[in-house]
Amino acid sequence: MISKYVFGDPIDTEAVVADIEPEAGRPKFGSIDSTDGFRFTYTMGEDDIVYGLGENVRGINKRGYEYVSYCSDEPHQYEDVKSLYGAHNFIIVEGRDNFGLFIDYPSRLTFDIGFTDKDILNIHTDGCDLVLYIICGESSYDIVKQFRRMIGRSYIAPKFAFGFGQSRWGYKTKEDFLEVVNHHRSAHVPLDMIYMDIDYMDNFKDFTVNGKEFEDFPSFVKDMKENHIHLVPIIDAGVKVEKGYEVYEEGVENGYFCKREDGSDFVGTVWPGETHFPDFLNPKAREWFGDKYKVLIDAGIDGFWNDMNEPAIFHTPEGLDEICDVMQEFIDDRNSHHVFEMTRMVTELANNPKDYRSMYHNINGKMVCHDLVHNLYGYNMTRAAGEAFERICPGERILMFSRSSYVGMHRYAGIWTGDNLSFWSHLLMNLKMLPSLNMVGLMYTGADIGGFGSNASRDLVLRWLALGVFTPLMRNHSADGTRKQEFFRFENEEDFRAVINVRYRLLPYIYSEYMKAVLNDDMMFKPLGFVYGGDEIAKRIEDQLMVGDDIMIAPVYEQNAVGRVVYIPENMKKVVFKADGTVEIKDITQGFNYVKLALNEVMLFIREGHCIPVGDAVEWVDDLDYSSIRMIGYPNARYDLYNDDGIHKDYDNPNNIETLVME
Ligand code: MIG
Repeated sequence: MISKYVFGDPIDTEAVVADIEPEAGRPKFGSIDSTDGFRFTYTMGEDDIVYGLGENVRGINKRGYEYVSYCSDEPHQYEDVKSLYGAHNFIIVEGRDNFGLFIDYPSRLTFDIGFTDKDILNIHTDGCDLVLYIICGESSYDIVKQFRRMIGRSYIAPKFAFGFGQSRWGYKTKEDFLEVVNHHRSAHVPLDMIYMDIDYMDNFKDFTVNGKEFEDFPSFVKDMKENHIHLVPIIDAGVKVEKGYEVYEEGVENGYFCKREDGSDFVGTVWPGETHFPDFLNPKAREWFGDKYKVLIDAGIDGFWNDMNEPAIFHTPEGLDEICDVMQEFIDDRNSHHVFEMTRMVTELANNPKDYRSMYHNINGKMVCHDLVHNLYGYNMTRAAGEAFERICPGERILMFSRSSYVGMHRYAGIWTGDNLSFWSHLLMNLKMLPSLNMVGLMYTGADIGGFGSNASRDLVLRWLALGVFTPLMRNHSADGTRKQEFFRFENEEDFRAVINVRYRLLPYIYSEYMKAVLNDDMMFKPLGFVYGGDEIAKRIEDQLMVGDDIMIAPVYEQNAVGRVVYIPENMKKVVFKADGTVEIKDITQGFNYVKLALNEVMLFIREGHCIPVGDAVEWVDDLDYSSIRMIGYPNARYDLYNDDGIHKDYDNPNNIETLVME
């Protein structure tokens, strides 16, 4: 049961696709004050759990902290951060009452979930033009499914995108890419994708390639494809200001860039230097920018990642001027208080709220300040591309994921979770974020394995890969200047091969569970409490997940650990993929158990009465041999295996499902 309440005159975000009649009264839960801004308050029961918020820091249970929905280019995903790249204003309160709440509002919104007062949920914003949805259901899981139906079916990635991908900010030359391919192929470590970060472009100009390095780009793409490698280029939101550059010229000519208040094109500095920001909220600009992807698709590209679309701004000319003024004062009077001011101004230069307030969109002919619609920017950049793919290649799937997002973007793409660090705590944070991402329909998702910033150790990469085996996006990515973390930078490459092989052996299961979850508006990653709702211990577990309908995972996420304690909510089969390719299957009983796991092993637990398909390892997705599948788990259990060609869109064909029985 979904109730919709409209306050003021909200902007249509197109987050929701279902037609729901607004109600006149006030919601059954909480109280609302909309006299000055908007405030929703609710007194939580002492044991209530709060789920949700999509991409954000901290736990599966979000209680005890304050979060802010305001899409942010945040390179430090520390515990005290309140906003990441996405804004997903959906939460579920579970306990005394049971309800879901979605606030469709595209600017800054604060969720104080028992932080200021331990039992008070307080959601507030300065604006008061918004839509509030309250969803009642028999369980949190049921509420998620209703919400997912209301926001529409999730984007579906091509099957190759379920292979392993290698990335690093810093690959520049053909040789850099070939080095990766050659190491993988000669060491027989599976690989399906290599990501092209900003250095493949000509001076960081979108939809160009560096002609010196990639003289005949289409033939390079083709050679890679023949080696079963998909190249996946990055696209940044900002368009370089440069006379003669087609995208710039067309954008200026047609008024497709965001403006300043005086009507001139807004300027911000990002990688290419001075850039303009396409006005993705203008449908015509969206169509125009989306069509630009065609030049790369025509070159044979079938995957993209959209970056810097919060949008990230290093600085504006106005911001620099202000600093220069203070510097001048310092030069004039040498008063040291200017030094502190300058330091503060320099640290606040990037992604400055003031800049977001001086940027404007054209929404149906009306000038709308960017700050009021900030959270829709990355969503609509990615939507521009998604809608264009429907025109350019309507029958085929294109891989795409974005950094910034808002509820609704899940219909066009997945996300990766941005600039994490090579911290053990970020491996765990990766796990905790997966269910909340699924709650808002973001199904094709994963984190930078090994960590983006900071230096990764060998054991961290291996343990992180063992979690990544289960995430649809399985990509090792790292920042320029950090320690290189491809498998061939470390000792004993066979350990990496052993772990990545398990991904390919489980791929029939992972792909099948992903597809079934998307097609049924279901979650692929569930907190234990969604399955074992009556189990008070299971409900509080923050470091294990249910993956699909049949298994549970419990990754090792501590340095030097040789195993971990696992909570087993019902009798299960413990499965360990050994480094020598054998699979060890043992019964494990309900309760807390200590389990051992070597660095080159992957572990999972099969639920009582269930079974899963396991195939042979291969080096790329196209080579998967479904006839090698055998079932492991409980005798006589049945499994509905979803499979299709992974390229086309014949999703709802009943022949895509085959029921397999465990002997
Ligand atoms: O300012 O393109 O999150 O994955 O490697 C950094 C360079 C810009 C941020 C992305 C990261 C990417 C990096 N980008």
